[in-house]
Amino acid sequence: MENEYYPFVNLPLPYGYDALEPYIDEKTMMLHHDKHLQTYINNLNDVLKNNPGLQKLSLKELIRSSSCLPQNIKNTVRNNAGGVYNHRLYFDLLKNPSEKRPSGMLAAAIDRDFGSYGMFAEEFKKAALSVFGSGYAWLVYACGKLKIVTTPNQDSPVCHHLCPILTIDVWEHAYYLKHYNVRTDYIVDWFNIINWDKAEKNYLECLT
Ligand code: MN3
Repeated sequence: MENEYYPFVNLPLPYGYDALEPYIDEKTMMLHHDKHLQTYINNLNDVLKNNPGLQKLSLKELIRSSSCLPQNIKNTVRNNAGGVYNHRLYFDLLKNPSEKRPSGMLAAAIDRDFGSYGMFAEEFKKAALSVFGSGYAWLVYACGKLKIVTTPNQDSPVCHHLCPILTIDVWEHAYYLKHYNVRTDYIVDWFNIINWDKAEKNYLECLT
């Protein structure tokens, strides 16, 4: 990942704001990247500016160490470092047109651990729908196996030493303008724009 250390900057999306149409609309992508993610970046830079001892930690190290930080900054670091890391991963894993299906070693691992791509997709949809309030669903790798997990708010599986491969942001700000309150429609649309090449790269990195 680029720009892993303080000061954090909002890296441009690797595609246009309208590139994911008609699955995710341009306005949502603009607000999500330029406003929501920017806010997490600003908040994270602010807390690190006032705590120079933390400036040498990478984004992942900040997430992993947040639970040991002093009470007055631990939630701020956890929420905002998580907010930056999770959003970067989410945006990086979108692509239109998409390959639609995983291939290579990731496809084989999905078949091995879920039975088939279809069974994986069903389980992932259920997990994404089950997140109460705001959060994420994830495909992660840990202990030799793929797993589907969910996290509330901006918590990150990196915190629990799980290696992220794929994620969907199910905060309402990710879909409300187009899909209104119907999260299931957003999830179905999201399945059309997964960057499976990137997911495979993440999986291979998890294995190393
Ligand atoms: Mn979001």
